[in-house]
Amino acid sequence: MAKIALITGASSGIGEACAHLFAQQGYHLILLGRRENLLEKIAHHLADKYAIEVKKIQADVRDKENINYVLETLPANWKNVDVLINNAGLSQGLDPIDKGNTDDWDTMIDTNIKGLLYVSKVVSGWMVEQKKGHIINIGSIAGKEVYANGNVYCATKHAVEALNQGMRIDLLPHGIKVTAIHPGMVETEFSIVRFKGDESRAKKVYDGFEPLIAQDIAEAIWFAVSRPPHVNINDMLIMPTAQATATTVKRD
Ligand code: NDP
Ligand code: 8X3
Repeated sequence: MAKIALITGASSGIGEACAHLFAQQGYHLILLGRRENLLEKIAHHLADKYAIEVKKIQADVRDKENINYVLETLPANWKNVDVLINNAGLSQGLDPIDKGNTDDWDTMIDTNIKGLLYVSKVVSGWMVEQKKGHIINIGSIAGKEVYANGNVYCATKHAVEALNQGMRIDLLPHGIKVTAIHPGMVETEFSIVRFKGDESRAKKVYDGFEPLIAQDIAEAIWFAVSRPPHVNINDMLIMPTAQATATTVKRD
């Protein structure tokens, strides 16, 4: 059987771009996300175009019981996951700590940290049994730096950075690779989600410079995954040329 990649947050942005690129490379795919209609469209298109098998899992990574259930009830041959891309994540709001919305904080912590952990626990268990596998954790420049009003989102991405290192240590005896990919600004649905549907505010984030696109990050992930067995990329920080730090951007 061809290799299998499980991608969380595969319904848009970086996850969707990874689905396309891994399909092109002949991987079978497990695509997880909440918006079933989008997953369905992507799955149908890729299965058709690349003659691969695609399983959709409509699920919320925050729902621990359901994540365990949907993963553990996959057919045995689908549990031979070679690559897990922990990509599902989001930011909500951009406010100083005293004005932050605590529901937004819960959403970010539950998705970016706890959701990543729930999926990783199950899938790393399969990888330990197989004695092979590669986990890609999508961090951020926000996991390397903290910027004004980014408080809780930055904290969640710093946690991803710590978990990436912890996973690599814990899974070392089992021959499992662990890599973090830390993007700077990528134009996806990210800012629309951060600003809760305010498309004009989201668009302003990318005004006057050329941001990364999701494909740029998918290609970096593929580079990490396609290294020979004795090489692990521990992490990669990838920025638009016009962005030097989280907040230093050269705009026209
Ligand atoms: P998008 O908003 O386009 O994609 C986010 C994906 O995550 C969607 O497929 C969404 O699917 C999924 N998702 C969100 N919440 C959940 C949930 N509770 N359960 C399951 N899936 C969920 O943004 P990006 O592609 O940009 O984001 C992907 C990752 O990249 C995130 O972790 C983000 O933090 C990170 N990142 C993004 C950067 C950027 O500038 N865009 C920079 C650095 C890091 P659905 O809504 O269907 O559930
Ligand atoms: C997303 C990019 O600009 O919020 O992680 O740091 S940013």
